[in-house]
Amino acid sequence: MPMDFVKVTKAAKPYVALVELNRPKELNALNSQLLHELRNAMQELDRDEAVRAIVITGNARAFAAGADIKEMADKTAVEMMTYKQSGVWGDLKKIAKPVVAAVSGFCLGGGCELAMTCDIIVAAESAQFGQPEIKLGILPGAGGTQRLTHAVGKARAMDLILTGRFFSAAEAERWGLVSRIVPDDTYLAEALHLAETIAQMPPVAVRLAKESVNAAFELPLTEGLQLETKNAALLFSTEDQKEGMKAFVEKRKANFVGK
Ligand code: DAK
Repeated sequence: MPMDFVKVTKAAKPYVALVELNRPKELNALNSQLLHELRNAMQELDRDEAVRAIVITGNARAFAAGADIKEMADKTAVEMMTYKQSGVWGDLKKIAKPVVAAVSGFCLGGGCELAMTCDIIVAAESAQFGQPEIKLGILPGAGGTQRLTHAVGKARAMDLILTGRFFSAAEAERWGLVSRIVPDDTYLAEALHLAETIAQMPPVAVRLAKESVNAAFELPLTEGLQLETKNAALLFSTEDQKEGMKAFVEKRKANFVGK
């Protein structure tokens, strides 16, 4: 299906797909069409065996400046309850493959929430993050009150969400929201390189490791540990575990096949 606001490049690096938000004049404001295109693209890449890791990015000026305020402005509460965007956010969270957000420029509101649905955030050093919804008379409605709080702790989340102030890439990295800050001109290359490194790992192990880490935010510790034990044991049924350990013993590079 042709897409207006999302561009997909398969094999941007071996086994890596690049997904670019492409509504530059509006600073990639996330309207319903863009979000639906993004959801469809991500689901297709999740099914594609030639893809092992995905990078989502915007452009130098903006990852995304939030949900589209102009589209939302006149909606009623009931319309917001059934807003066709709502299901998209849950679908994005279900992507099983590793997803890296490559962030430059503004990463605000729904844009910050989108970055937080990804597994890893790589940020350009001048990137600006924020949940400024409070200034519009609303609150972060696509996961921000929960995911930002998990990432940076309650006191900082309250400070950021109740004032709406922007915060820097350096702050985001210090607080654990961002894993790496890189020079502005290399943020995408660095994110692609990171995704390429992950894509070289055995895919089933990557998938179950992602599931296990995410469980730390959903399950009580005992249940999370049980899931981890089961996933760790399950990997001993894969060809890649046999190959990985054999290659170590034989002092050669492993050749992972994803089985
Ligand atoms: N929506 C629509 N248009 C936007 C936009 C946005 N979020 N952000 C920027 N634009 C548009 C501007 O209107 C402008 O368009 P024209 O006037 O040229 O037609 C163009 O992009 C360039 O922006 P500026 O001229 O404002 O550029 P500046 O460099 O002066 O300022 C800025 C950049 C990022 C500081 C500023 O544009 C800004 O403050 N933008 C809004 C940031 C913001 O408040 N974001 C949060 C949006 S609310 C939910 C799910 C999600 C959400 C809620 C509910 N449910 C499922 C229930 C999420 C809500 C949000 O994200």
